[in-house]
Formats: sequence, structure tokens, C-alpha cells
Amino acid sequence: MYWDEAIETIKPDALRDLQEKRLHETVNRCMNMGFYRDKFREAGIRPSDLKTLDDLQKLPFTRKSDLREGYPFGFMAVPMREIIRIHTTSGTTGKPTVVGYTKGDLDTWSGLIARNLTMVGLTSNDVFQNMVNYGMFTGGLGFHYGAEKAGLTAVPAGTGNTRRQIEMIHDFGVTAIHCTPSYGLHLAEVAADLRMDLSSLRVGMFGAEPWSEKTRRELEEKLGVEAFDSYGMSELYGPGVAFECSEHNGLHIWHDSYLVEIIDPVTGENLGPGERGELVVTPLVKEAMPLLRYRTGDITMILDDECSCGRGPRLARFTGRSDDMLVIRGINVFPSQIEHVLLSIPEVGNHYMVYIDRINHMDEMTIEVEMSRSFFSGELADLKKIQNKVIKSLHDVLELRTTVNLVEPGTLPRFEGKAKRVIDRRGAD
Ligand code: DLL
Repeated sequence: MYWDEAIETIKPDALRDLQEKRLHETVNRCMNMGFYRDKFREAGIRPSDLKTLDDLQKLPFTRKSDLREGYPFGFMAVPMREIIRIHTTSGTTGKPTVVGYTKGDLDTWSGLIARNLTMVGLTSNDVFQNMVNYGMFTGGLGFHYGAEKAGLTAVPAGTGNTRRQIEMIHDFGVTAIHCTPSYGLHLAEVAADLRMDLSSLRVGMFGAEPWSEKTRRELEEKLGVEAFDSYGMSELYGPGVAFECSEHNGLHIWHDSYLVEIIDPVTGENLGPGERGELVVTPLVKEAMPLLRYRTGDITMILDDECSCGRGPRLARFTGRSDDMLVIRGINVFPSQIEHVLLSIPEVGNHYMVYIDRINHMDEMTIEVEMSRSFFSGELADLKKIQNKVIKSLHDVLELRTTVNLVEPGTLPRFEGKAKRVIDRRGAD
């Protein structure tokens, strides 16, 4: 068990003092980086202009593209000899972003994860199987060190070989798992097909990609776990930034370590609690790679009503990104809208792929979706009816004509890491 009483029960005044002290330290550390020295000079501000937390908005934003330009080590605020590990973002477009960690960073990060594991009720009596990638992705080593710090028995399973994963769960009496929600669904399907036993499980922690309440119910039912949402990103250490408690009503953000703002992604203006917008985070504890007002691109809102667990503010479930918007024949489409429509139709399952092509200069969106097992009769007339229903439901929400192909259950790709469900095949023409 890992319980940091001084921090987790901190009173509002003491918290504010701590946040201000840590913000000053962070700004001073940032002055070791050419990028921030230039930014401050351009904006005509000095670190000493930052007196209280209310001055945060005077500081410039930092964007993913800034970090990319600093590849590989341009954002390190300490000499390389103090950096004892690096991770990188997945970098599907261009170079990835490199994130450095000092010894202090690894200690702080594992402490944050250990807090989360304790928050969801895990103790040294639990056996924890970590089914995410242990390489450059932060989910593997990040959760692993947190689990050890909290005293759990860690099983560093990594990804792949689902049958073996299920055997280990059974043989080692695994009580808690961590994976992406899409892999969780796959694990459940394989276990059901092979009639293998997952009954030792009681807690499932899922994150690294957006998922819905419907998926939560399915994961809980099929895996026999209580499912917790976990949010993080490499630039902010990795997982452990925000995590659900057993109320399952928003993710607690560790406010001693991260300052959060919500902004309008277009104007950059700050929005209030209850208003949905882009999450901007200023980490307060990072040594190797401090960041100021980092634009995560993730869409959420701050819930400032008190949680009955007594912990600090929460972020609402993430509903997409400000930058995954697709423009199809001039219409803005968020992949989360497509998912939402598909999940509301019982005849189709939650595995789907979206393809976007440009045919004769026109954008065409094709959605392949698996039928639900219980509705899959193979009757042509039934299929046509369901297909039309999906097309109409999508049209009602997106105001867009789409091609829908229904496919047999179990035929679309399953993802061990993050699901990549949108494939944009439009070339520049
Ligand atoms: O995904 C870190 C992580 C590992 C989080 C394991 C949770 C569990 P990146 O690869 O840098 O880091 O990707 C970060 O993933 O900006 C979000 O868009 C998305 N994401 C992460 N967690 C959630 C979540 C890790 N719970 C990007 N809900 C973020 C929705 C999420 N999206």
C-alpha cells in the first residue's frame, strides 16, 4: 500500500502554497532551456513576473510541434549525465518526442502510480499483470515501477500471446490487470472462445486510448473486474496523471504535481469548470523535462464538485482530441462521434474501422463494423436492414453519407496497443 498522507489530505491553503513554490521551481528549471528563454524574451516576461498562480496565464503555451522541433534532446533542462532513462512518444507522424527522466523523476513518477494503485484498493496481497508494451511506451515500465513501489507482485507480461497471458492470470492467481481497453475486450473474447478461466481477476485498469461507458460495462461483465480509467501521456511522464477512484465519476488529477487548465482550442481562452475544451497541463515536479502550459490536445472538462472519496478535483472522461478532427467533404467529423453512433446500435459490435479515400476528388468515408454475435444470422434481408439503420444513424449525427460494410464477428483487427481505427488514405491532390 502506498499512501502519502501529507499530500493526499492537504488543506487548500497549504496546497496553493505548495503549488506556487513548485511552479516557481519549474519556471526556474525551464530557464535552462533555450526554447523557454526565447519564449519569455519574445513575450516580454521574466520569471520574477510570476508572483502567484493567477499569473499562470501570462506564460506561453508549449505545443507538441515545439517538442518535435527540439528532437532529440532540445528540451532537457539538466545535463545528459543526470538523465538515467528516456522514453519516446509513438511518433506516427514524423520524429517522435523524446522524454528524459532523472533519478528524482523516476521516483516521483512511480510514487504517483503507486498512489493510484492504492486508490483503487490494491495492496501487497495483489498479483498484478501488466499487459502493455515494455519498450519506449511509458505504460510498461511506468506501471511496473509503480506496482513494485506499492508492494504488489508485478508480472511484466508485456503484449502478445493472449493464450499465454490468460494461462498466467489463471496459474499465478492474478487479481489486477492493466492494458488498453481494446486489448481487454480481445482478452475476454479469447478467454471465452477457449473456455479459459479468468475468475481470479477483480480489478482492471484501462487507458492510453479513449473508451466509453458501454465498453466499461462490457469489460466488467466479461472479465469479472471493476474497471478503472487511467489517463496520462509521455510528455507528462506517462500514465499516472489522472485516475478514477471507486466512484467512477471522473478522473482525479494529482493537483500537487500537475496544474490543469481547460482552454478553447481555437481561441486559447481559459474556460471554467463544467466547460468542455482542451486540457492544458503544467507539471510541477518534473526535473529533466519541465514544461509550461503544455497543450495536450485532449478534450475534457474540470469537474469541481466534491467527490465523496474526499480527493481533489477531477477531469471528466476524455471524449477525443482537438486535433483528430477529420474534414470530410467540408464537414468536420470527430472519430468519437462515429464510435458513439456505432455503440448505440445493438446489432453491431464495438470493433470497427473507418477508411477515408478520395475518389474523383471527392472524399468518401467507408465504415467497416463487426456485427454483434447475437444478431449475426447471415440472412441477406436482415443484413440490408441493419446496414441501412447504421447508415441512417450515422447520417443523423454526422450529416454525411457514408458507405457501411457489415462484417462477421471476430474478423476485424484487434489491437494489443492503442487501437488505430481511422485510416485516412487521401493523398494530397
Ligand atoms: O498513452 C500513457 C498511458 C499509458 C496512459 C498507459 C494510460 C495508460 P502516450 O502514448 O504519449 O501516453 O499517449 C497519450 O493517449 O494524449 C490521449 O490522447 C490518449 N490517452 C491516454 N489515456 C487516455 C484515456 C500514454 N484514459 C495520449 N482516455 C493522450 C482517453 C487517453 N485517451
